[in-house]
Amino acid sequence: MTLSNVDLTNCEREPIHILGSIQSYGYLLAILPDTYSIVHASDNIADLFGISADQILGQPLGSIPAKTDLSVNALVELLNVGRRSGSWDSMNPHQFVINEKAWNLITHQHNGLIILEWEPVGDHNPLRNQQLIAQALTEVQASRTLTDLLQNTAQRVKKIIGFDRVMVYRFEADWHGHVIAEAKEPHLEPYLGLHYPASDIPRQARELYKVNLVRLIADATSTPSRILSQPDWPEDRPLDLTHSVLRAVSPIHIEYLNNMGVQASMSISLLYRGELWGLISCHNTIPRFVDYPARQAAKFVSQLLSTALEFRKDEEDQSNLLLYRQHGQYIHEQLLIDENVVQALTKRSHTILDLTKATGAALLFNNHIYRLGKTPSETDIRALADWLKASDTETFLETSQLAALYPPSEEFRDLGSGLLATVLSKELNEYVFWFKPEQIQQVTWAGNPDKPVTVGENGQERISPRKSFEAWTQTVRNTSEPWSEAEVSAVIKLREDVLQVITKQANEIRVLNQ
Ligand code: BLA
Repeated sequence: MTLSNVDLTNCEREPIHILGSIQSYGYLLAILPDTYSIVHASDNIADLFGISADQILGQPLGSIPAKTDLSVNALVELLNVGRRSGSWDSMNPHQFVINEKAWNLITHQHNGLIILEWEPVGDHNPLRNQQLIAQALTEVQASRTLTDLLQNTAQRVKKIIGFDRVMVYRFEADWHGHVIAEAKEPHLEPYLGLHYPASDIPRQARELYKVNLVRLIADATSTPSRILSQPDWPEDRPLDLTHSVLRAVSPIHIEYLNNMGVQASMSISLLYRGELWGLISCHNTIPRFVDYPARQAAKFVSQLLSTALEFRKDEEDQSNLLLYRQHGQYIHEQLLIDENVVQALTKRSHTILDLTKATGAALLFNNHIYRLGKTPSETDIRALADWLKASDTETFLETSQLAALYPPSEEFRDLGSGLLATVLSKELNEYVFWFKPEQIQQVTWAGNPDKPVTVGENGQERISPRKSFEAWTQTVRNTSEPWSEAEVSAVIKLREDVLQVITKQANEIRVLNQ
């Protein structure tokens, strides 16, 4: 597939690891590991070596003229060490002075070639990076809540790389993502809390971010430099840039960045058990280069977060479970003391509303409806009960898309797009309901939705986070946040407790009547 026939509908098929160019702030050579003969060179290599790509392609490294002050011997020696040890990473970056300017060489071996990439040395201070990392470590240990931890990490990464905006972007099970923490300059509109469809970061891009954990786009306005190959190199073996640091950017993503008013972007992968669970996504309004050591420092901080986060997440899930269990315990005690279901479930200090994260709950008992929090009307609840009675639900029903099962509920989707219901008795028409609102009602568009959008090159804005957010809202109409296992198990336990009390009472009445 060529670039010209990639469009918004087939993003996933764009072969972004073999686009055939690099970002032009750096230079690339690919050589054969045995002879060090140059197989590929970036078109801009003349700026570095004063000799065109055509002149060195197919030649050994030694053909790079001595008039540039690159010491080819030192380079060959370095490559020999790398090749012997097989561990290229430990050599990165290696500083070379070429034409009186310092360059970082980053080397790796992939698909039978050694790939050499030179990029500028920044004015970073290694000591400062170390201090920032040390502070990050302390912070991870000290952060009290998950929100604190995420927020601190965003701030820390912002300090290291100095971008205008740093977000923690988290993927959900369907690969759509949302911004769960953000550190930004005050004049930028917030993206915190916004959701984006999976297609904004297509599958093959996510795959690459699993392998190559830092992605820097230093200048989205620059023209990429083409990668040229030695004359007899087979066309069907383009240079694979999966591990490259200079890989050029998909034109579609460049359009996205333009429409967002972003000229530099950096993403750092957050992995959990080998899977991508998020990105630290950073923006700058003007081009900005982040050098290798600073990128490594930012990566290290992200890895700290990855490790800490799952641990914290488990902790939070666990504490919710305990909390719901505790409320369930109180209600159970009330049931035993009161021997009155309505009283124990709805009138005491702990009620059925405390058992889950629902925003409303209702009890239909003895033909009466008792409502707590934000629920649909009595009429709507009665109709819902009739539908439930006719359905094949015997114990409980859990859905985050009630309207798909019961279309009339669309009328009250702002109160009950999600339903958790448990059957006390179908014969007596007795149920407990928990409601969650449509998720979209809870998600805020943090910016001003009426603000005019920037117009893309072709006269209309095709892609941007704002458009994506709108698209996402369409896909999640009539959907609530999902019910967690902790919520479902609290409800099942409540059902058992209530039925136990009711059965006991029934038995007592039977004994009395004998
Ligand atoms: C890559 N898309 C990305 C990246 C992000 C996003 C963070 C990683 C690269 C980077 O750091 O810039 C998406 N950026 C976002 C989102 C926000 C943000 C959601 O700031 C929200 C605040 N993108 C599309 C469509 C296509 C597409 C429709 O929206 C395809 C047709 C493609 N996105 C696309 C591609 C990449 C990408 C191909 C990979 C870029 C690369 O690494 O070369």
